Amino acid sequence: MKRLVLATRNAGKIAELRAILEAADLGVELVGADAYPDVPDVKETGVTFAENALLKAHALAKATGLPAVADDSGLCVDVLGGAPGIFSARWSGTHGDDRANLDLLLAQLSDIADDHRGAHFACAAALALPDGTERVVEGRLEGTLRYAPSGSGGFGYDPILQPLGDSRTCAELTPAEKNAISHRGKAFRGLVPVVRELLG
Ligand code: ITT
Repeated sequence: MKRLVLATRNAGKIAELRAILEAADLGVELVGADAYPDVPDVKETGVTFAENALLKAHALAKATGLPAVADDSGLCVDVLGGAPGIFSARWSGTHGDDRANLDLLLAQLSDIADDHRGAHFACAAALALPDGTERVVEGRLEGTLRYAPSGSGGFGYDPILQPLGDSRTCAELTPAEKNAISHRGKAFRGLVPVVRELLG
């Protein structure tokens, strides 16, 4: 079995990509970056999701000598020209304070009417090999923003993004329903032919 390492400590992301790779029967074993505790964290100094995903994937591939996958994602609001974008996790100033980030965004958009509340989740998933070979796949989940949060599932901005064609927010979907349409699910599934090409 070939080993592939994913640059995250988020168990949900590891389980999601592992299930996708197992279903594709590629003979690849996925491990999280936790398996390599000495690998230093990488500063996300890029200005796009793809740049940040590549930075993380290359650093992990170099440090472990293994093929590495990394993703970067966020919420892009049309009327804000794509913000919060790469700043999604720290929009309110504190990294990872989901509730404060969401409350600030809702306040900023309080006067914006239904017709102009379009937004999407975006994800870039990068695969890097220790020899420097790289590929990036991107996925999107298009939707509209609610005026108030609804639902208790998911994380981040899930309670305010309503996918196009649904009447529920992402936080009201089951994990399987969300994975089937999500930006990350699309990007991770897009990695299957890339893994087959480079590691098969
Ligand atoms: P890592 O540890 O793997 O880096 P993270 O929690 O920093 O994961 P991401 O880089 O994937 O998360 O996402 C950055 C932010 O974008 C995240 O904190 C959320 O605010 C938002 N976001 C990304 N994907 C989301 C999703 O599926 N649902 C809701 N919010 C999301």
